[in-house]
Amino acid sequence: MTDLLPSSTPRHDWTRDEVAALYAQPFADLLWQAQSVHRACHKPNTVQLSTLMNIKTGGCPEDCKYCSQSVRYDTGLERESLATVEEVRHAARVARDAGATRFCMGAAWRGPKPRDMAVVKEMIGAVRELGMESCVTLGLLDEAQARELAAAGLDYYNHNIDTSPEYYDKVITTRTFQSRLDTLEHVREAGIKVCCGGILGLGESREDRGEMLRTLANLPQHPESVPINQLVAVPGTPMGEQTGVDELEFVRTVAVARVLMPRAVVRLSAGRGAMSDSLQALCFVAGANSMFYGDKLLTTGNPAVAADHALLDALGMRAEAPKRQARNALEAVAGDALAG
Ligand code: SAM
Ligand code: DTB
Ligand code: SF4
Repeated sequence: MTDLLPSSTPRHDWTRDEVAALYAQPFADLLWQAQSVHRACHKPNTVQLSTLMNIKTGGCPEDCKYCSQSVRYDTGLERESLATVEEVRHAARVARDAGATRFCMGAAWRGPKPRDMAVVKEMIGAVRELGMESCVTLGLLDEAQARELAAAGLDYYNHNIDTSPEYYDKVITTRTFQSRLDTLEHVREAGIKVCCGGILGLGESREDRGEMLRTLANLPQHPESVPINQLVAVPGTPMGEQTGVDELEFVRTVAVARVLMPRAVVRLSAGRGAMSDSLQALCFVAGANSMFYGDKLLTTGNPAVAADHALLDALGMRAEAPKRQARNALEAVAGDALAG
């Protein structure tokens, strides 16, 4: 495998052994492959910036063992009601003016109720009016809900498989792995772009990490966006004492994701706050080309905006320019000034 450059044509038939062999290579060989695939499919030195907002905090009935927002664990988090459309509009404008091109809204639900859907659809409209791409993560969706969100103009739906099918039950028992694949299928069929990845550092093995990525790569169509989260160990959750994943193993996983899904945008997601600049730089070399940007993730911290600008400058990287134009003329002028 070491002297063979992987193809940048997407494949959907990766075997367990092929993925294991990718991981097992010398580090430099794997990074060379990932970087070669990356440069064949993406602009080098460009990173897409997404900002997160928690639109509904806490009180979630699910039992995801990593999550600060499950009602089952005492993490000291105050439950809040659904944010207003005005709060979303304001936060999205601030994010856009700081340079983010996508605004991602998360809700601590098993899935959205009809009355929630009406508000979320307005929020999607507000984000799009600002010329930003919209993304929501609301939990499980049925076919009709996916179609409703598509009709509201939603660009991306985030729903992670989190880990391998084999390790899944060690992490979540209140919803099945298959239910996640079903939601992804509804999203895909509705014509919404898919954002799906997972978490490293849950106590899983390398094989689990490979099987998580293989599950994504062997979907009928690769997710457009693949967030790779490093566990943020939250005190009070069952995963609160986890010690984290080896740094080079994290980089290898980003590189394997890049090789398996050449055209996907691979996002450095939760956990950057605990990463050195050098580790993040290695992740970019391994093919990461997106990150969460803004001082907060959902309930935990993220590097400060100024620190991220300093990192990108030091690496000679630039933020991706907005793809969509704001709807009215005034917004368009503001958008152009930002892009220029
Ligand atoms: N409730 C919805 C759901 O789970 O589908 C949406 C929000 S949920 C917080 C979205 C994703 O964030 C999870 O699937 C998981 O991959 C990630 N996540 C949540 N808590 C995390 C943590 N402490 N560390 C790393 N990733 C986390
Ligand atoms: C994703 O893959 N990571 C984001 C987003 N999708 C919704 C969430 C990260 C959450 C980190 C822990 C927290 O802040 O609560
Ligand atoms: Fe609820 Fe999502 Fe947290 Fe799971 S990850 S407990 S579904 S908010």
